This record gives sequence, C-alpha cells and structure tokens, in this order.
Amino acid sequence: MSTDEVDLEALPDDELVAQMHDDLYDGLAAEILEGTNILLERNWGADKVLNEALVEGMRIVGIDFRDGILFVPEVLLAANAMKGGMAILRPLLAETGAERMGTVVIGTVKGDIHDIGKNLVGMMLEGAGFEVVDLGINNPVEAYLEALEEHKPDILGMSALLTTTMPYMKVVIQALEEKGIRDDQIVLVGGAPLNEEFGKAVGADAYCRDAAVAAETAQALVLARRAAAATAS
Ligand code: B1M
Repeated sequence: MSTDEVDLEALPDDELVAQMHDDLYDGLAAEILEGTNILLERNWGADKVLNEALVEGMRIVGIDFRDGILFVPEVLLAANAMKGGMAILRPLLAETGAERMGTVVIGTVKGDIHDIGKNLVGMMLEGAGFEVVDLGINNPVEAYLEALEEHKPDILGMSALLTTTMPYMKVVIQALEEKGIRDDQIVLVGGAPLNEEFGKAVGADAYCRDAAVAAETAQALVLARRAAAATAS
C-alpha cells in the first residue's frame, strides 16, 4: 500500500511499527516523524520507540544495502528519516535526571562518514549524565587531540563502521601514547565491524557493542576511576 493511503493514527501499535519500517526503508521523513510522535502519544518510552521502530527499521535497510538491493542514495534518505525521528527522541532520552558524570568527546574516525550509531551513543551518554562534545564525522588525529586539549574529557569515544576505517582508532590511540596523554582519559570504541578483541588490540579501555552498553560502560569506568583516585589519595 502506498503511504499516501495509510492513516498512521488508525493503525494498532504493531502495524504502525511495521509501517514505520517500510517508511524508513522508503526514506519518508515526514511519516517517520509522525509515527514517532504517535507512539510517544501512546505512552511508548523513547527507548522503545528508538529500538523497535527506528533501529530495527535501519537494520532491515542495512541487510538490503549489503545485498545490493538498496544503494547509497536510498540509504541516505533512510538515514535522514531516521535522524528526524531521533531528533524528537533526543531530549526525552537525555531527560533522566541522572547525576552529572563528566564529559565525553566522541567522533567518527577519519575516512568514515557514518554517524547514526555515534549520535545514538551520544544521546544515551547524555541520558546517563554525561556532557557530550560531538566532533562529527571523518576526524583526523589532530581533531581528537585538539578536542582533548580543549575539553579535558573523562572519556574519548570513537566510532567506525567500515573495516577500512576501524584501524584508524589505533592511530589515534598511538598518538595519545606518544604524547604521554593516553591515560588522561578512558578510551571507548564502538561500531558494527568491531569486537571485544579488536578493542583490546588497539589499546582501548573497552569496546561497546551498542549505545546502551556504551552508557553503562562509561558510567562504570568513570566511577571505578574515581574510586581508585580516592583510594590512592
Ligand atoms: Co554504509 N556501510 N557505506 N552508509 N552503511 C555499512 C556500514 C555496511 C556494513 C553496509 C553493508 O555492506 N552491509 C558497509 C560496510 C562494509 C564493511 O566495511 N565491512 C557499508 C559501506 C560499504 C558503505 C560505503 C563504502 C558504500 C559505498 O559508497 N559504496 C559508503 C562509505 C562512506 C564512508 O563512510 N566513507 C557508505 C555510505 C553510507 C551512507 C552515507 C549511505 C549511510 C550513512 C548515513 C549516516 O550515517 N549519516 C550508510 C548506512 C546508513 C549504512 C548502514 C546501512 C547502517 C548503519 C547504521 O546507521 N546503523 C550499514 C549497515 C549496517 O551497519 N548493518 C552500512 C544503525 C546504527 C544504530 O547502528 O552504526 O552499528 P551502528 O551503531 C551502533 C553500534 O555499532 C554502536 O552503538 C550504536 C547504537 O547501538 N556504536 C558505538 C557505534 N559507534 C559507536 C561508538 C562508541 C560506542 C558504540 O563509542 C564509544
């Protein structure tokens, strides 16, 4: 059925979510905004809307992109539609009243322009009580170094979605080591092609599978550092 004929308000929750997956697939930003608002009005939590309607929709897009059924222009439209929905959810996810935990500098590494996952991680970190400095995409070592110098964060987060760009995380961590500032902050890495082993190999403090894990890990490691500092002093 074309979306013109669908009254989203009239659909029960499960059909609305399925329709949103279709609409995301078709890059229909206005429909994604409307669907997101309807689910919120139906008292869905922001995290449930995010995971079940948006992230799941993007997972389906990812499969057809991989299989050569969708191409970059279509996926860009889907990504933009998803970002519209995320913009509505952002303040809700950040509004948890969590205690202030510190600052995170986060960015996607050089050569990589994927930012949806990173943006989600940023939102969840805000919700977990962190101030987030988002460096955006395609960051060379210098951009990370400048931001660390300026913001003196508790955490540096790096995102990579391509097997060709993930090794750049090692370049950044090596630069921190060479400058003698590696241990000034916790380093977290994430992105679909990474895994635990890779995180260890590049010298990160932790690999984070998803945004929720990133927020939990960030909190746990900051609290552990504070406890260790308190014991040492
Ligand atoms: Co790209 N792309 N893409 N793409 N793209 C992938 C990554 C790919 C797996 C698709 C595929 O073939 N199945 C494939 C990579 C293959 C590989 O390297 N092995 C791929 C490719 C090949 C490409 C191009 C090379 C295509 C081309 O030009 N021929 C090109 C590269 C551009 C570049 O970066 N230089 C390209 C371009 C694009 C678009 C621009 C069209 C668009 C990006 C739009 C945007 O981000 N603004 C795009 C998209 C959307 C995707 C897929 C479909 C979806 C990615 C996404 O947003 N997922 C993706 C397929 C896939 O991943 N299944 C694909 C949803 C998001 C919520 O999940 O990003 O994994 P994710 O983030 C998660 C976790 O990974 C983790 O938490 C997030 C939330 O839970 N996480 C972190 C992520 N970052 C973290 C940082 C942390 C912690 C956790 O720090 C602490």
